[in-house]
Amino acid sequence: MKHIYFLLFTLFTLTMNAQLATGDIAFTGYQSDTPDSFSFVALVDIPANTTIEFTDNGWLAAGGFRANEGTATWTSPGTIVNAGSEIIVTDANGIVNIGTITASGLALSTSGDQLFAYNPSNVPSAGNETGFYAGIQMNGPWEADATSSNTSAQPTSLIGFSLAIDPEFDNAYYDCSTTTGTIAQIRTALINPSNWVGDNNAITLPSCSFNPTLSVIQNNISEFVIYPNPTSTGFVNISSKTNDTIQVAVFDILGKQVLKNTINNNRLNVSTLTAGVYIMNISQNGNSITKKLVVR
Ligand SMILES: [Ca+2]
Ligand SMILES: [Ca+2]
Ligand SMILES: [Ca+2]
Repeated sequence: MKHIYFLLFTLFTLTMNAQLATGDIAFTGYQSDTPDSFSFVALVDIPANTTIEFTDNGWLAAGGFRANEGTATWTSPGTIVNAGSEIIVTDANGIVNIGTITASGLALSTSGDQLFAYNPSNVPSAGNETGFYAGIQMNGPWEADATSSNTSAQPTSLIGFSLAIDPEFDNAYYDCSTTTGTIAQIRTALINPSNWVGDNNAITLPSCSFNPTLSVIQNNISEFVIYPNPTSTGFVNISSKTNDTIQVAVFDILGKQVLKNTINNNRLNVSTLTAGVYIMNISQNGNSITKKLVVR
């Protein structure tokens, strides 16, 4: 029985894996002078067609966004946005270097404002802050509460994933002092306000060349290519960057192992499987990942 719950959970998390986690992106600049602009860096690969929402609404002490300001919605292109890419929204009303941006009422105030990035399918609310990705306070230190359009509390889940520009500046940007290292090292530099430059005159948001070092496991995960999936051909190809042996175990939705194989020619025979959804556990050189397999 435990297996069923484990696999349902795995399936659920696989579905959710398309979503980013808190800290997977970080702000690199903003401008409240005209045109309203902001920039952020992808610290992990952002999947194709991912939507990230931004708001200038403050965060209430009691949880949840204060009302009456606006949102901007960014959508990644039909291809992966590689980790290290910097997305520069030159004008929240439609001008961005990667993907697309649309705004609805977003208006960054030169008297102090804030920007939050979050998952529009999991909008942060009182008691659920898991949808937050990043935040920046432009109005000096975080306030105890959002009592006007200029003020905001710091969401608890964004401690360590957000920064406050103090004193308030109309415009500010990261100075590109740290662009390499692990994701955590780059993020730590990005949320340190002493690495930011403030300016009360309109600026052009600069671009840093970020190059985060992905962990071995992340590299290996992105190395596996699985196709066709869904498959109706009786086989699935599993390839990786190296020629080392790949072990595959396949489980059905009830948690029963239905296949176990060591493959050397990158091809797994799944002709014995009936149509349905399966979980594949793929391992190579001590690293393993879990993938959903659909047989038609
Ligand atoms: Ca505003
Ligand atoms: Ca100002
Ligand atoms: Ca605001």
